[in-house]
Amino acid sequence: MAVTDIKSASEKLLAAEDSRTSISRITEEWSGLDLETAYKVQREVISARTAQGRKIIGTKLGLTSKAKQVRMGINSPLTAKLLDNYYLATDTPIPLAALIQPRIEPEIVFIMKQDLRGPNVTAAQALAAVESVHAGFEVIDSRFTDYSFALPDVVSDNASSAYFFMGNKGVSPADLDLTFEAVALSVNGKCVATATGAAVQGHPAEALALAANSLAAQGDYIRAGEIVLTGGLTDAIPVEAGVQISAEFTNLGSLFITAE
Ligand code: OOG
Ligand code: MG
Repeated sequence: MAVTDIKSASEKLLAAEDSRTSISRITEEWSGLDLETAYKVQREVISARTAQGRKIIGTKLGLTSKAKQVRMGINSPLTAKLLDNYYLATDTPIPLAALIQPRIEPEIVFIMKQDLRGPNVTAAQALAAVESVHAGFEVIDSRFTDYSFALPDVVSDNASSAYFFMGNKGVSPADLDLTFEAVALSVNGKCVATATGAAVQGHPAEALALAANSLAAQGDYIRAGEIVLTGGLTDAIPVEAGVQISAEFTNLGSLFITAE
C-alpha cells in the first residue's frame, strides 16, 4: 500500500504499533509530507485510538533538550498527545512484549490546574497554570526502524510515545527552582547521566509555554487536569529485560523502574 495521504500514513503507523513491527520512514514514500500535515496524521492516529476507547489525558513535548536533539539529529521540539493506556504505576515493570525497541528517559512532569491557551504564553504564565510538579520517566518506542526518522515522521508517530511513569510526590511550582532541579539517571546502580531542569529549553516552564503556543497553531490548547511531560532531560537509555533504572531528583523524589 502506497503511503501518500493522511489516512494511509496513520493506518501504517497504527498497524506497526499493533503488530510491534517497525516500518521505514513515511517521508521515504511521501517526500511532500510537511510539518502541518504531519500533525494531521498524528491527530488521525489519536482519533483512531479514542474511537477504540482510549482517552486523551495530557500533552507531551519531545526533543526539548540538547541531549535528545543531538541524539535524534533533529533540533526542533514537537508536541504529542498522552493517552490513558500510556500511564503505568511505578511498581509495574515495563512490558517488553508490548514494545518494539523501547528506550527510557527522565522527565519533569506537570499536572495542570488551569487551561493554557496560546499564542503568546510566557513561561511565567505557563508556570502559574501548573498545580504540581512530579518526577517522571517516559518509555519511548519509535515505530520507525532503528529510530531513523525526520521531523514529520516522528510528529506523525505521536513522538514515539509508548508509556510513562510519574512519582506520587507532587511539589508546588512555587516551592521549587526548576532551573536547578537535578536528576541522576542510573542503570543497574551506576549513574550514566545527570541534568538539571535548565536542560529543557532553559526551564521546563519554557517548554510548557512552547507547547501551548504550538498547539494554538493547530487550534488546540492544554486543559486543566492534563498531565504534561516536558521532554527527556538526558539521552534515552535502551531498555532490556531485568534492567534496573532509576531517576533520583533533588526535590521531586526518586523513581525505580524495571522491565520484563
Ligand atoms: C522522539 C520522542 C522525543 C523526548 O522527550 O524528547 C521525546 C524520540 O526520541 O524518539 O519523547
Ligand atoms: Mg519524552
